[in-house]
Amino acid sequence: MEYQFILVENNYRKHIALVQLNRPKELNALNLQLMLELKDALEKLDKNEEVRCIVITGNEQAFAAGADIKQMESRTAIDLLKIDQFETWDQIRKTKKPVIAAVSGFALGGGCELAMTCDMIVASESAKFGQPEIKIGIMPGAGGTQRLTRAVGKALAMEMVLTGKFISAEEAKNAGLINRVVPEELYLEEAMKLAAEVCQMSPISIRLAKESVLKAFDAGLQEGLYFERKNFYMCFTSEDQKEGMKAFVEKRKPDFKGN
Ligand code: DAK
Repeated sequence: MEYQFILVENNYRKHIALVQLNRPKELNALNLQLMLELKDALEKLDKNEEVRCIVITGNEQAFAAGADIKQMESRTAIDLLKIDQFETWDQIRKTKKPVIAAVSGFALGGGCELAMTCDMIVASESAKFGQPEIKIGIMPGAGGTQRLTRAVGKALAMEMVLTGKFISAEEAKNAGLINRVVPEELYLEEAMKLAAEVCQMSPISIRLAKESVLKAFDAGLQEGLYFERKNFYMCFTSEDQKEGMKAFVEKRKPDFKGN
């Protein structure tokens, strides 16, 4: 698949792939083609054994200012049903490798939802997060009411969803929506540092741990605990577990191979 609206570097840094949303004039508004390209890229990177962590970014001005309103404007509910864009979003959510959003500027509507679909968010001081769909007569449709509420709690989520108010990176950090805030010139570098830390771990345990943390979103406590336990046992089937523990005992750095 040729990409028109994203740029992909499989090996931006060792074991780290970088995907850049690239519709700068439209503030990276997420049109259908861009989302299909993103889905395709993530599927390929997920299968690429060299890649251990994926960073998604936009540019200084915008991570993404939401779904493409111009493309949605005349759609009917039946059009949307037939296009079934949820399938694309679901596929993105199912990426098994850790995905970090490096956010600067606007992360609005679908852009905020995309960032929240990632596993961690590193933001620049200029980042603004919001779910302003209410201002154009709709509401969040790609997980905003659920993920935002789980992350920041009912009070702030209600205010953001019902008034369309934006919050700053600092507010987002204080509310628990994002991991780190850094000056604008450092946000991508900081995301890379976080990705590099993750890449040092066993890819097997990273995958099982990510899956287990995400389970906390859609399972009751007991079911989640059983799921975690199963994945915990599974770690002990990997060579990386033997290597990790041996390296600890031998007081050296582990050499994880992903087996
Ligand atoms: N869609 C299309 N074009 C957009 C856009 C968007 N979301 N946001 C910005 N642009 C375009 C502008 O139209 C403008 O294009 P030209 O007029 O130059 O041709 C260009 O980007 C620069 O924008 P502005 O001139 O407006 O720039 P400002 O700095 O003055 O304002 C802004 C920046 C971000 C505050 C403003 O552009 C803005 O309010 N944008 C819209 C934000 C918004 O309402 N976002 C939510 C959209 S609804 C679904 C999944 C997800 C969704 C729906 C369904 N399924 C799975 C089914 C998500 C829905 C949404 O996100």
